[in-house]
Amino acid sequence: VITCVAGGVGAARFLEGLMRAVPPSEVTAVVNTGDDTVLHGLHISPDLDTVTYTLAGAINRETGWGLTSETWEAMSALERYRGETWFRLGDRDLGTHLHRTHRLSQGATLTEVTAEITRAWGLEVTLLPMSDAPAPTRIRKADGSVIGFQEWFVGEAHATAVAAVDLDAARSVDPGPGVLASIGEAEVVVICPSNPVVSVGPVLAVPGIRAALESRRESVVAVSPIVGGRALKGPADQLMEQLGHGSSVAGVARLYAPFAATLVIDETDASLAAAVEAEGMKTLVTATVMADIEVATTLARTVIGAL
Ligand code: FO1
Repeated sequence: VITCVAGGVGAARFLEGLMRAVPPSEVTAVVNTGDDTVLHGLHISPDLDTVTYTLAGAINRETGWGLTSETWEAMSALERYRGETWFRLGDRDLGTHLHRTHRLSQGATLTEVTAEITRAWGLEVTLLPMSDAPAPTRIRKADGSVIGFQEWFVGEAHATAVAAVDLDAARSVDPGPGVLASIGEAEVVVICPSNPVVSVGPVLAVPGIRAALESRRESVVAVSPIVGGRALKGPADQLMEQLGHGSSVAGVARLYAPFAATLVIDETDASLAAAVEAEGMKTLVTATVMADIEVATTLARTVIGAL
């Protein structure tokens, strides 16, 4: 079994490649739920949905979220009532949130509903929410105000400077069922190329998960989401800078060294391999920019072959 710690887009791309490198039934992804939010009374789990939709071949590839060939009639209808339409929910995507919310209201756990949804999309991979309890990431801005992750990421287009990322909610929940076992029993654990601060960070803040990784550090491999000092998508570089880690592979290594022995970096950063090793991680230099499924598949094979 291979267990992956996953956020949204970067993790989804990597997992697409991994699905072609090993049997999907042998893969478990522990997915960040810190991005989850409730809007219009609906429970939305963006990273779980991005991974599900991507592996199902249904993702909107331009945005990296939501469904392809989407319509927006419900959003348009909400405009009439001056409803909350800043967070775009397509008509087909709404079906997922309606189902998830309905099942949760019937007492199903997020883990159970996630299994229903992945099965309905024909996926054999196991997606485990990091916790069944809400663990919303909150953003403390430079002016001291604290807002929800989506209010910052989407509402303010992650343009406002961040003073701190508040993971207290993640620190106060239990890991989801099967999460610690999937980390303990895997031959290899891969930290996907997700945002170290707001995607990997919340997962590691859940009690027990960081320790589970530390205890098997030698067989934990991380793929850097930072290439050439930049994030390929999203605010990882901006956050790493603003929080003082520096947006380089060395900054990623400084965060990951305690629980991962190897950092996979792109050829662009080959000259920084020594800086990564100075942080206590081995390096594996290869092509990590997953421009297409072939690169993602080769990367997945290289990563799991590293051990
Ligand atoms: N990201 C945006 O930038 N704008 C949106 O309107 C938006 C809507 C949305 C709806 C469902 C969903 O699952 C994700 C959505 N995202 C949107 C992405 C979301 O903010 C994710 O949390 C980020 O991609 C980070 O993982």
